[in-house]
Amino acid sequence: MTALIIILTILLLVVIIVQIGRVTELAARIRGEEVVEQRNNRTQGNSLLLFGIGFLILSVGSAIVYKNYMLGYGPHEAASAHGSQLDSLFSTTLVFTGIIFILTHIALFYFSWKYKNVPGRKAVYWSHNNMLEIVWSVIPAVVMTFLVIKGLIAWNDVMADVGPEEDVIEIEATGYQFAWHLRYPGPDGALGSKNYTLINGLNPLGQDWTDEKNLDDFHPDEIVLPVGKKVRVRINSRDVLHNFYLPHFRVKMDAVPGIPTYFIFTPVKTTEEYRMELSKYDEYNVPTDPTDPESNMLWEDFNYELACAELCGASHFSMRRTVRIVSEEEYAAWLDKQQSYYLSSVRGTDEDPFKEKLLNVEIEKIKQDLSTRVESALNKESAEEKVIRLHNVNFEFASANLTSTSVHELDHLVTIMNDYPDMQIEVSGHTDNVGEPDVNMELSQNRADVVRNYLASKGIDAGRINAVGYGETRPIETNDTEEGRAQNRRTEFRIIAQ
Ligand SMILES: [Cu+2]
Repeated sequence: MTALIIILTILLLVVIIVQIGRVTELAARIRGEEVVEQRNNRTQGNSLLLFGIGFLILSVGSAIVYKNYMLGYGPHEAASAHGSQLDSLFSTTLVFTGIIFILTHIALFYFSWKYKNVPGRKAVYWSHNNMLEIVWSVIPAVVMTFLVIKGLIAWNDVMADVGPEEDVIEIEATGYQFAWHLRYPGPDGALGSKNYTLINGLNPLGQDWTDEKNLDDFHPDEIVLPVGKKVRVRINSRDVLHNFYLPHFRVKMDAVPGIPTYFIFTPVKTTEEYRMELSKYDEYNVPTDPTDPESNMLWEDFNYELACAELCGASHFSMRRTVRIVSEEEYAAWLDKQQSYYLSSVRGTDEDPFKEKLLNVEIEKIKQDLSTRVESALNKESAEEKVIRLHNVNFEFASANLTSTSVHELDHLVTIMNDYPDMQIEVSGHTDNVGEPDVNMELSQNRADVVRNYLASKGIDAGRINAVGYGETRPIETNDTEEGRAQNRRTEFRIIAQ
């Protein structure tokens, strides 16, 4: 519909121009060509002068009026350490090109007015003027050299990579149609290796799970960074050209499929500080939504953003992500809440190369957990409260053979019993109600014995350990559901002396 209206408007304009041409022609024939042409020249000369004046006033005026909306001016000073260097480069260039812009436009419109065709005036013929040619070659050459050198210095500063020993947070952004996939290194501070052949539904970045550095990497929805810390962003693309653009930090780098790029910057202003800066300007003290009386002011709703600055397809606009710059403490708190992608999405699936094994972090957790529960039981009075379940001690089906992952919790129990030399325990085995009761009784007794023998084999005096099988007589859950039965099949111990 809009397209049709535009086409019709253009057609009508063409018709009007043709008609005006015809009328002028007819008028000229009636009044004589000369007179009409002179009048036309006068009108055009005057109109050009007027247009020139209006154009220059509007150009300079709009730059002044809208200054506070432009990056580099008013509240929009760069929020990164290197940003002001780039801003000063832009400003210097703007001063030189601004002077040339104004002078050449004054000359352009003034000359077209001054030298409009007047009857009897003849053009002057100059073959050349050495002085003029020297002036208009040398001045731009000097200015250009100055700008290029200043630019090169800034480029080398801004694009320098980090040194091997430098303290830097390295994160990764992978562009795809149409979003950014972000990756942080996790507690080890190192991003794991990747291979595009490993990309699948469960592994959007192609992380190699056999590389331990990958196991703690996490994939957040937003970029959160601490203020004042150097950040190196690895930039990748999974399909077409994208561009990693953080306008407020003057960061902009292409994301090229197959060619990893990077950008290094140091945020120097938190989101909150930037908002406070904005709040000082009238332009940002207007409601975000003018129809809502409760609406926040523009400055309150401000967020740094990551955009894609490459027209990469139909939903290009949806590649926006928010960026939050926070204090060191807030950053630490945020990091704490993040979940490793591997542990939350890949662990235990067919993709997991460590499916059958326990990871070091998991073993650490088992130990920590057992210590905590023992500490707490030691402070309790009643017999029930001194019972501690061995969540990670399991047996093969219908047998008294310990599974290979059971040793970690038992080894830690050995450590604890060495720490508390007066501690005596009763190890108990329990089953569900499937099968014959006396078979279950015997099985649970055998399992309890196995645990005691294991602890004894690690140097704990066997006299400190009772081993009892309770069979199916002490369920803690219903035996009617699979979950309940799984709870009832258990090994636990009770502290009987400490
Ligand atoms: Cu894009």
